[in-house]
Amino acid sequence: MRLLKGRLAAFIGGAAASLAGAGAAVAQQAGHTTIGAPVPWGMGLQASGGPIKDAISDFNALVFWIIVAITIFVGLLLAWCVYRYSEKRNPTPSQTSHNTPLEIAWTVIPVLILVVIAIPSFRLIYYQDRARDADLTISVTGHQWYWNYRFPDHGNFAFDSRPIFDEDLRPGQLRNLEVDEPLVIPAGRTVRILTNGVDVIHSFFVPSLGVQKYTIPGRALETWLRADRPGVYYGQCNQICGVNHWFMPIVVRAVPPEEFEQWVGQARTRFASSIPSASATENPVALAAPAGATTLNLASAQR
Ligand SMILES: [Cu+2]
Repeated sequence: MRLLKGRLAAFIGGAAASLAGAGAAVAQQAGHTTIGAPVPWGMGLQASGGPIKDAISDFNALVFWIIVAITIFVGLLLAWCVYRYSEKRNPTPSQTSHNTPLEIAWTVIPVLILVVIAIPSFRLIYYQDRARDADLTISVTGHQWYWNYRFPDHGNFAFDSRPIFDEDLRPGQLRNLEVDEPLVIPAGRTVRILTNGVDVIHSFFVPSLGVQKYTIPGRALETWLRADRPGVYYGQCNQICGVNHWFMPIVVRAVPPEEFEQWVGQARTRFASSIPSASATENPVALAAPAGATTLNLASAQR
């Protein structure tokens, strides 16, 4: 009973937090600030880490309150009809079958509600669509089953990102969400993301940054993200892409710009073997290909 009460309190607390649009799930973990991660009994959307998610949360709140208002209105109307027009209180029913003003009203009002939803909805779609004045570009490639991240305007190095298995987790790490090589980005900078796939369709999904984009073989898609503050943002491939679909968690580590430059300097050395030769750089097909020596097939290497 106590457990049930505790869960109920957590449920109500979670609901209240999500209603307030602030599922603030900021936790201090393993020496870094986790901003975007699932939390026990989490309700509603994850806490926002950047401007796109802010816009998504605002839009979600607008639609939520419209739904609440409609539900209350229809519920009250139904209760009133059941009460007022029961057989006892209304023994001889009216034979009315048409009422033109009422019919116009119940057509026009829903149309207006849909327009009120559609305008910010289209605005949000176009806001997410493309980076204006991106500070850097990262190419994200989905593989069965790992991610590859390439930094074309920072020396064109690339690396793979693979999951950490349960037995290798360190205390405080999140099961099924940690990776060996996180994607590092500069906080406060606009990052253009180009996605493509090499085998099947995957999807690059980081909920707290408001990003979800398919990675489709033979096609480059564009989106963008920005983390307003340093922190760790978790995501996953959210397109069922085969038997080892879970092998594709995403960790985005946003760091201060100076730290990012340092990381780039080290990464160019560490991942030097991934940098294509000059002739390959001029060939966009080679850029989209797997990152040579750092790439191995996880399906055959593990389990
Ligand atoms: Cu996938």
